[in-house]
Amino acid sequence: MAPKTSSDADARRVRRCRVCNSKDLTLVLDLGETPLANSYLERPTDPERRFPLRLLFCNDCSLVQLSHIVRPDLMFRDYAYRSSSSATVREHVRELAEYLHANFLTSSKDLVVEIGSNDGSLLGAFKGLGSRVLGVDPAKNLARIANERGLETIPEFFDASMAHQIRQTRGPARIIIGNNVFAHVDDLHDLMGGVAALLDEGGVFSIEVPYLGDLNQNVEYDTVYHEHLSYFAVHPIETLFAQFQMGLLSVTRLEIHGGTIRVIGTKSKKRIPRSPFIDLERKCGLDRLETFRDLGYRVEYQKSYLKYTLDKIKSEGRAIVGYGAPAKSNTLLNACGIGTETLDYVIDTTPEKIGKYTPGTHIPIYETERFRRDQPPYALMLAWNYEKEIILKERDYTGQFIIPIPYPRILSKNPGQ
Ligand code: DWN
Ligand code: ZN
Repeated sequence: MAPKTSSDADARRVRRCRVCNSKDLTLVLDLGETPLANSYLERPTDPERRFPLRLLFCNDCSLVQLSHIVRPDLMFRDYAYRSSSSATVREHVRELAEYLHANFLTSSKDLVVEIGSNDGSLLGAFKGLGSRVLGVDPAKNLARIANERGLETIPEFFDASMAHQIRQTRGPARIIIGNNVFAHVDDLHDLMGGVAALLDEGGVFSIEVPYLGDLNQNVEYDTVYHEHLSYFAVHPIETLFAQFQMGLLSVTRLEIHGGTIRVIGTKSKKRIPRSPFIDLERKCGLDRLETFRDLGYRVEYQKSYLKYTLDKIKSEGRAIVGYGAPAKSNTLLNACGIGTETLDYVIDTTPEKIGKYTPGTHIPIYETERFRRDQPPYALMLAWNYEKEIILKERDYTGQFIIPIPYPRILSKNPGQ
């Protein structure tokens, strides 16, 4: 039975660019109609919503963005992803807190506000350094965890009116952070208006977003899903910040999540010189339509190469399981049509995912112990962005990992030894 496409009331079609308001948008990638990436099923027969998963290129400001915006309350009110689900992210947030605390906080009275604070991992690191913190996250399940840990978190979406309320009740923020949330927001002008209103003079707004340069270079099409509305290069971010009299103090490329940029901006009356990234991006073609047309062809090649690799292993009668059930894996599995005919099961460390089924492909999710007991001959590393951490963690694994991105490669046995 053809999967039901959800009604228009659940998903708004994009007609204008969210950064520059242009109508000159071109379709560059179509990944079909897929379920929401973090909507794990209690039972494989549970009804599922599917939405178009397509990327558009803005011919005016070069922002790459989704063609359909799913209602945020369907995606973010009860959220399966926890920032603390990997040692890599826990270490990352500790380092970020130390860096921002050392370079931008002047006293323990300074307020640090995090938009999209998840389970409070980053807030906890700041609090450990003696800062005053406040989290904002609409996921009630995660806000509860953070509040129980003594990290005050407002369980709502951040917007300009909330920003004014926070400033009235708690004063201005010295640091505002938006990690892995800036790409998730539709009305970026409202968010930036709130940031500009809440930010103290001399304060900074630090965001981390998946980097379009890495997505393009490493064919990371699995990082395209309905939570990620925008796919940022630096240029559209600089364009947006400038609309709110903010300039970019620094842009840093990071390895985490398959390639991320950390952009730190501040309010500035005088003009801050353009980021050197802009020229680099022009050289890499991140401001040109044909770059993303070409990406579409490379995605199709990558998908068929992965299917061929897995089908060949299955034809030899060998078992394959999935390692990790990240949101991104649901784009990869659904776009490639990989289900229980290929993967016996998937394992994950996240309590909210264990015992459930993957959206759209209905593969059972078990705890990691099952993988260690079974020692399957092959494991498709769906959480490929943690390759180092996983190889080290699974150095007793006797089978072989298959790394799907950027192109399928099969690791030798016991690579961790
Ligand atoms: O932007 C987002 C990124 C930052 O995090 C959110 N939209 C949602 C989420 O995306 P994701 O689910 O693709 O993130 P991760 O961190 O790549 O997910 C890794 C998954 O793998 C988690 O469910 C935990 C799991 N895992 C595991 O089972 N064993 C991870 C490691 C390292 C492991 O050893
Ligand atoms: Zn635009």
